[in-house]
Amino acid sequence: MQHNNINVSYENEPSRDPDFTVNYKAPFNAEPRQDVLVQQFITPTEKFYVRNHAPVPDIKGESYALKVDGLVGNPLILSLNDIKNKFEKVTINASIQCAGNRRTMMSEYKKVKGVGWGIASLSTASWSGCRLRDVLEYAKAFTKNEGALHAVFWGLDFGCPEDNGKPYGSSITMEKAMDLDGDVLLAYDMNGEPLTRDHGYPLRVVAPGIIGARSVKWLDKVTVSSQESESFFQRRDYKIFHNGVNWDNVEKYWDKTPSLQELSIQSAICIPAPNSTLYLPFTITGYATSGGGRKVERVDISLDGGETWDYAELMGEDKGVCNKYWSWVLFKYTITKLPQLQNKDHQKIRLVCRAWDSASNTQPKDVKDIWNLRGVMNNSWHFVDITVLNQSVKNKL
Ligand SMILES: Nc1nc2c(c(=O)[nH]1)N[C@H]1C(S)=C(S)[C@@H](COP(=O)(O)O)O[C@H]1N2
Ligand SMILES: [Mo]
Repeated sequence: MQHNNINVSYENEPSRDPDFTVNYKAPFNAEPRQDVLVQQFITPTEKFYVRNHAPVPDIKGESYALKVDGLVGNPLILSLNDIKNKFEKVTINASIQCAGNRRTMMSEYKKVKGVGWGIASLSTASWSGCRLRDVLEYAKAFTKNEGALHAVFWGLDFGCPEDNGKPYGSSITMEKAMDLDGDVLLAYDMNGEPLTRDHGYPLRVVAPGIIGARSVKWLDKVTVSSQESESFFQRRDYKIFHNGVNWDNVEKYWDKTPSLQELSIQSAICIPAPNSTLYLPFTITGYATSGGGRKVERVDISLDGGETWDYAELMGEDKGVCNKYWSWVLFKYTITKLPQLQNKDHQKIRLVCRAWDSASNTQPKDVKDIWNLRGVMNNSWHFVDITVLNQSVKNKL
């Protein structure tokens, strides 16, 4: 990561769950323990992963104002009360997943730059706020034919080292922003309480079905534009470069490589942990999620490294009141017998999972086939190596 001696202070950060796995201290990047993550469908707010690029701004709700400008007939400045009172309140359940989820595993194949993440840089919350669409209609946003193609967001967190100290920014398409079924919110509540500072108090974008990077926190301004956000995080980062792109030639590929929007199909085994030693019976627990509101139709489990498969049991809510499938599903698979274990005192096995969505997308087998310089969108088969001990052998000892 490029550091340009940006002078920022991390003295006024919020307090955080001591149980977090901290991947980077300042800016703060942390994920919950993977076994804790799958204990419930809705992640408790204090366990929700945190991905910051700069110090957390300390914003007072009373003096906060959201600006809406650009290709609109009626530019707006809205207070938090305006946002709460002028527009219908909508509540949806949605997962947010960082495009860097599972980056560490990509780095194990071949080193990538970026904050290392395990398998828990995603979480699920109940979000309440108004529809971005309602605000843009109120602002009389221009149509596609009039050149309004992107909704550009700026945060109030100044000091991102990658972007010369500018605030964090990102954009989504107006097609997604204005889609009646798109469920893009300007959220002020998370799990029934005002947003916490780490998650964007007082207002953030929740753009479900697309990479977390577009759900801009501490939202300062929405600009309707003919162009994507000019932010580093839209133009240079959060892109899947082909595997010949390296730090010497990357500049040639910045413009040619599309910026990420919809997430791909993903799943991971959270329990048991890698290198566990277990007795039969035991249960595998994990999550699966897809992008674009596509439904996770099935999760396959293999006990032999991906030679043969069976279906896991899917649990958790369906789409609820949302227009599409924005939330993960949790899955379980219980193993009571292992034929290989007969006449042995133990057996090493590789558990593997892979999910399928409603467009029949599934996960690629090998991380090497999707390796990319920034280590984004690693959705290769997830595997966990464990040792199973034979109970009857133990009993005879
Ligand atoms: N203003 C601002 N918004 C932001 C970020 C940020 O650093 N600043 N990080 C983005 C990224 S990369 C992700 S993955 C999500 C993380 O949201 P969370 O911290 O609430 O989990 O916020 C996004 N929105
Ligand atoms: Mo992210």
